[in-house]
Amino acid sequence: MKYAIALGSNLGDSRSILESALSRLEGVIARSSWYQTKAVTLPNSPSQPDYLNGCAILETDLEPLELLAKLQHIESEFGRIRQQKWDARTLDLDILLFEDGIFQTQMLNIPHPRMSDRAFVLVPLAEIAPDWQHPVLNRSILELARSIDASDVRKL
Ligand code: A4P
Ligand code: MG
Repeated sequence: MKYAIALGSNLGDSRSILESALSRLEGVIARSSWYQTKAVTLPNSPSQPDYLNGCAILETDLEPLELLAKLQHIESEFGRIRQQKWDARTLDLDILLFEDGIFQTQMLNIPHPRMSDRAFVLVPLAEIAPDWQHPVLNRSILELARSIDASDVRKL
């Protein structure tokens, strides 16, 4: 099964954390460049350091919930502590897309519900999967990436 995943970090040595996290994932068939992005935060929350973000495509036999467990295990290995929603973090690994499928449970939503309005996801993903169709919006990743403001996303 083919998955698109998002990687992000804005605490610690983000570059080496993201590189090591990628090397812990099996079946990586494509990876984007890294992008320095302005943190998207909840209204009235304190400012945060910039993120380093990127995306990868995986080919794996893992089912969606098995992959989520694997990603969460890797996050905790890199010292991710879950505090407030959207807090700064050493490592965030999200599942974005799963074949052309939709997966809705309390624990896991694919497509990732917020991916379509986030330049820090769409710009790196468009680099490696421009033609992948978003199964709910029925638009390609490239079309979605072109339709949003990407001024806070800088390729390194
Ligand atoms: N969950 C549901 N669907 C998924 C999915 N597709 N992939 C559940 C991964 N997890 C999924 O996630 C909370 C719960 O979501 C998980 O336990 C899982 O069961 P989390 O990683 O613990 O918490 P979070 O990441 O803080 O929450 P959330 O709502 O997923 O955050 P977002 O929307 O991912 O936003 N700004 C920049 N520039 N770059 C970033 O990477 N990231 C965020 C996090 C905010 N601002 C950012 C960035
Ligand atoms: Mg997350």
